[in-house]
Amino acid sequence: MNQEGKVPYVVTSKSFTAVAINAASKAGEWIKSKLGTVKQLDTKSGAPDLVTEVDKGAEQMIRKLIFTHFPDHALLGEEGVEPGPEASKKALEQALDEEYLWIVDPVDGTTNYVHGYPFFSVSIALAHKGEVIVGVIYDPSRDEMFVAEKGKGAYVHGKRMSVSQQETLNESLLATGFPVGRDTTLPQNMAGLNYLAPRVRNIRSGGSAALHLAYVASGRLTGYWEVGLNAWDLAAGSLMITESGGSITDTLGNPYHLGVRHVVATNGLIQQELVGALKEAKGTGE
Ligand code: 2AM
Ligand code: CA
Repeated sequence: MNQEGKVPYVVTSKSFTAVAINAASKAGEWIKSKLGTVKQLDTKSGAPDLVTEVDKGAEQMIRKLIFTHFPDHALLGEEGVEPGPEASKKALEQALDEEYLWIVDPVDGTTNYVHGYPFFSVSIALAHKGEVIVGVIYDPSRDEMFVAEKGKGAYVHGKRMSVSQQETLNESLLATGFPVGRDTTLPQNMAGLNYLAPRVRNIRSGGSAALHLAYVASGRLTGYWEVGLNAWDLAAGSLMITESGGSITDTLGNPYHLGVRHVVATNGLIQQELVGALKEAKGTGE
């Protein structure tokens, strides 16, 4: 209902997933067209935490597209929230009261985007009463659209995705990341990296949490962990992981929920071993 108590006019009855895909592809195309043109660079919490007019414009675009179809829904977007873990936590808590909540990261991998390193994505999730029911991650550089629907599987290029088959850390290709927080999260991620590097096949750090999750879901990575993220980095990817047969928990091994900031996502087979290794490394962020 709107402020006058009337049910607002809804343009079509398009499915949630169709709207998510449309918004991600439109925003993705637009951010790609702006690559290399960023003029104004702001920093959020500190020098490494970049935000551009492209992040803000893309979020605005996604917001408009979603509200055209679902004017009653709520939206939590990275650019609408003050920087820092406390503000994120508070924004999420308020947003969780909403029946339908879209969770949007307009450019996941902004540092890459600013530097022209082609590993960034648009991440859009829809949660119903706190549970993610749609997740879409679009990589405009490779034109790859990853789509997951609760109970219906996860797809890339229209093909069903499934996680990889490695059974031990020893034969695993992992990824991690280094979000801002030089004094807080960086030492935790470094502790995990130090411990795991000699125990796995290799480790990558692409710079987009959402794409790392999509890569675990599609079997290109065996697992991924990172300390210090936000709901919008993880929400869409979390469903992709479970719908592809993988596991996603916090770094202590507890089930994933929208408030998780320290994440472990794998093919399922190495989940326990990776959680155990991070504990051993004192790299859980807890
Ligand atoms: P971003 O580009 O949207 O900021 C890289 O390690 C990952 O961490 C990226 O997904 C990046 O998303 C995210 N990241 C960077 N700074 C962050 C912050 N202050 N809080 C949470 N996530 C962050
Ligand atoms: Ca992000």
